[in-house]
Amino acid sequence: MAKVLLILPHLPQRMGAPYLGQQYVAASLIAAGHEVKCLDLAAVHNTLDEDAAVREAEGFRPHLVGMTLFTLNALHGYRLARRLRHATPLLVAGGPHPTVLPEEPLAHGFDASVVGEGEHAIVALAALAERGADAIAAGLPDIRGVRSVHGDGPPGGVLDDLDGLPYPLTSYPAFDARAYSPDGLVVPGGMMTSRGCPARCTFCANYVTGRAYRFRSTEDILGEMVALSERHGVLHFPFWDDAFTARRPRLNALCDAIEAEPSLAGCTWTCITPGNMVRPEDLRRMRAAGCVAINFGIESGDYNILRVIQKGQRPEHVKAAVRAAKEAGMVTIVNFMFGFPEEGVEELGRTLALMEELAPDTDYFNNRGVLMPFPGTAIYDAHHERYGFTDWWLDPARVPDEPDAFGLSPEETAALLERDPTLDQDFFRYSEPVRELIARCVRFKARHNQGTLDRLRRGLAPSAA
Ligand code: B12
Ligand code: SF4
Repeated sequence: MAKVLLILPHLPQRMGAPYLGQQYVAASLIAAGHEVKCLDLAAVHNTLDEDAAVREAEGFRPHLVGMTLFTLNALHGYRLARRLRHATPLLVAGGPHPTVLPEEPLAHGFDASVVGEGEHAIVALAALAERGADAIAAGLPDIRGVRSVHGDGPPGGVLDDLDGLPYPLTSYPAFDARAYSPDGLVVPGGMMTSRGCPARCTFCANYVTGRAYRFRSTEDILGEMVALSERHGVLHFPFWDDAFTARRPRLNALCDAIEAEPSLAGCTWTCITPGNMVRPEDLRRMRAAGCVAINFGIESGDYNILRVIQKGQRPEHVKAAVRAAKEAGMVTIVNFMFGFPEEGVEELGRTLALMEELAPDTDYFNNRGVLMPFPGTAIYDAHHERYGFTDWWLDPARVPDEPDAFGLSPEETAALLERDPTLDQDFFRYSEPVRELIARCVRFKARHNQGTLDRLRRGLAPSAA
């Protein structure tokens, strides 16, 4: 049995629940018989600073330290890795950032990076770590999906069979529940019923789960929902799949199964999906099976921008989808983004007009939404040299901390969300009129959302419609 310490380094925003990707990794290790401890330095009530995390590692003496790296915490992870070098024989990076840039962690003190979905690789790595330094050096190049200082393993990282994976909830004992809620109850996060997205948006960094759409059997999903409800009293399930409705037969089968399960009677759920992947009859079916809210991405109101970013949707799709979701009785959330390099005042004006048109049927818009060029995306590759933001995540000034939104009053939160710090980063050197219009679009969303919250506080229906 190996001792494994999993760390989620500090992020600009606080996390209210253990990160699902880290739960999956921890659950696989536990199922394989390893001892796992998780430190979430981004958790809302986390009290550990970097020094304390190093002391924890020294006390635990792990065979393997594994870090979950996003682009926005890579720099924190690299700093921590240097300080943990003496505390473990095997230092491994995994997550969205190493999946796109696996060599970068190796240059910052890690022994290995895992590319893609990490459930199988981490178990193989833990077994190797137990056997000491020589075995690690010899064995790393044999593990699928691993890049290492001792050589690279065969490609891996896309799981075909999602059904065999241990449920994330089996990892809860490895987390410190007090980091998420003072009463020590771990607040369960959401679920993934499928992985991957068939769409190809040029700004999207979903490289871990990738473009190949794979889904779990209804039995496996129901098993997880029932276990969450029986063991933790959960009866509301946020589904975080990239494209929940992408396959109609599986959607209908899942709705049927949820409705037929007695222990899930009265349960509710939410999901995310592109507006062109859902029909009004699907929405009615979903609402009957407990779907109370749906989140659509459209991003722009301009046909040319939608074409350039390869959204694969038109404003008509989202208009029809939002209306149909509202008619079906769901809370509606619509995502818009601003600041694409091809976007001028005219294009942004069309986006603002579409937001205004949708507003009566939209309960919430996504917060803020200024484009951040994540590595690995087509937008990053096409523009980083011209605009001079190559490797921006390695510059501390580019990844400033945000105030702890969990600790703010409603008024303070509203004020915070009226501004997008990414606009100040000025990745694409916006002209003054474009910058002003982006700021106006961000304010429009914040004020609309505030209006919805105010209506809810007064006991009224969320949307103005
Ligand atoms: C749910 C979610 C969230 C939730 C997380 C809640 C929670 N408690 O889990 C919330 C809403 C908080 C969130 C916030 C943000 N998110 Co988010 N999120 C997601 C989403 C939709 C699903 C994550 C997930 O569970 N995936 C499923 C698992 C299987 O994949 P995974 O998480 O990558 O984990 C696997 C591997 O990475 C690997 N792995 C992970 N950790 C480790 C560790 C080791 C040691 C090893 C070996 C392997 C390994 O194995 C895991 C299991 O297969 C993804 C999109 C996606 N398709 O993944 C975006 C995504 C991760 N988010 C993203 C972003 C950008 C953000 C935000 C910055 C958005 C924003 N602008 O505000 C914030 C940042 C948060 C912060 N605190 O600062 C990007 C990350 C891109 C990047 N390069 O960093 C993604 C990929 C979205 C996208 N399409 O661009 N997010
Ligand atoms: S539809 Fe969403 S998840 Fe899929 S590629 Fe586009 S932005 Fe990414």
